[in-house]
Amino acid sequence: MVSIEGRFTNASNLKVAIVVARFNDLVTNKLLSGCIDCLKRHGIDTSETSSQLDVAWVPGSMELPLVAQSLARSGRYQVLITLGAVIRGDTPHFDVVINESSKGIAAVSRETGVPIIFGVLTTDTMQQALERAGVKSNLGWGFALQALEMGSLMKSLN
Ligand code: INI
Repeated sequence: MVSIEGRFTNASNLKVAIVVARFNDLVTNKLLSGCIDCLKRHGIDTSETSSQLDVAWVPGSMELPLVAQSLARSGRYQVLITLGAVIRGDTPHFDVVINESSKGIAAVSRETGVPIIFGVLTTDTMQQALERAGVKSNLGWGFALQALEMGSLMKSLN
């Protein structure tokens, strides 16, 4: 039996891109900080001059798939992370935004073969979103861990 799984060590040979939505940036900036902290602690160079990490900003979660597609097609990255926050209480078209964003990101990942971590929070209130972005725990940290695992796993399969 062959057991195939991603590793969290040896991240030094991965190149990662994060795409972040500015909408609800009180939340998405905190997710980004959590992501970067985790990547740094796993050996990724996160400095200003890093060639291992790029961060792209988009207006909102609806724009995440298009920019993720462009980055994934470039062939420069082993894994992408998309970060956003869609809050039901403040968003009458919550379902439209979240459906387009989630389906678009999944489609880009399958089409390009590049793993894309879906780090878009969907909550009823801003309070819940903030709790998941650091006030209680920071899900950004977990999204980065999932990225390391998937980047390593896909590398071992290719
Ligand atoms: N984008 C979000 O990321 N979160 C939201 O809660 C949100 N709301 O509330 O509408 C949102 N809208 C903007 C959307 O993602 C696009 O940027 C906009 O429609 C322009 O295409």
